[in-house]
Amino acid sequence: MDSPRIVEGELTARDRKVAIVAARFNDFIVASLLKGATTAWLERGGAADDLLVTRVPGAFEIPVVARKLAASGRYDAVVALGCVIRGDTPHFDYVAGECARGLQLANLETGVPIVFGVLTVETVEQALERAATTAGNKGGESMDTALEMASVMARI
Ligand code: INI
Repeated sequence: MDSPRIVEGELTARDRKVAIVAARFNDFIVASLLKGATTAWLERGGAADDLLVTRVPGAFEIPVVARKLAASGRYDAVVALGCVIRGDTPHFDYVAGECARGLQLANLETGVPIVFGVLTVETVEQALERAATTAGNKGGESMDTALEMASVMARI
């Protein structure tokens, strides 16, 4: 049998346009995710002018804005950044669950990749581990996922 054609995404931000939607709630964590995402964007060759950052109050507000940005046709991908900590909120399941559900809906409805870079954790310590300034920053990983997905979508 001949080899199958394999499609894989390229991790480059060159000639890409990406929008980030970042919650202000738990900004002591989200600011690090945002830093990780913008650093990854620049390291992958992205232009500052081609990256839009929109701030919203909390994770619950992210999907509607992400959907509007995705549907605008102006962006190759959207990155959602936020942090929901179970210990802090009795309505964790509603905020985290509805954020995830809304983003997946927007993803499928628009056909534009929307990356789930929203931390849903039990404790502040777990959030800090995932928003590290060195390795393992979920913001940087989310940007890489967005770039890979933008490339895959352009190639299929
Ligand atoms: N929003 C978050 O992004 N993270 C949280 O941990 C959180 N807590 O703890 O409640 C949170 N709540 C606010 C929510 O996202 C909305 O902004 C609010 O309910 C208004 O719609």
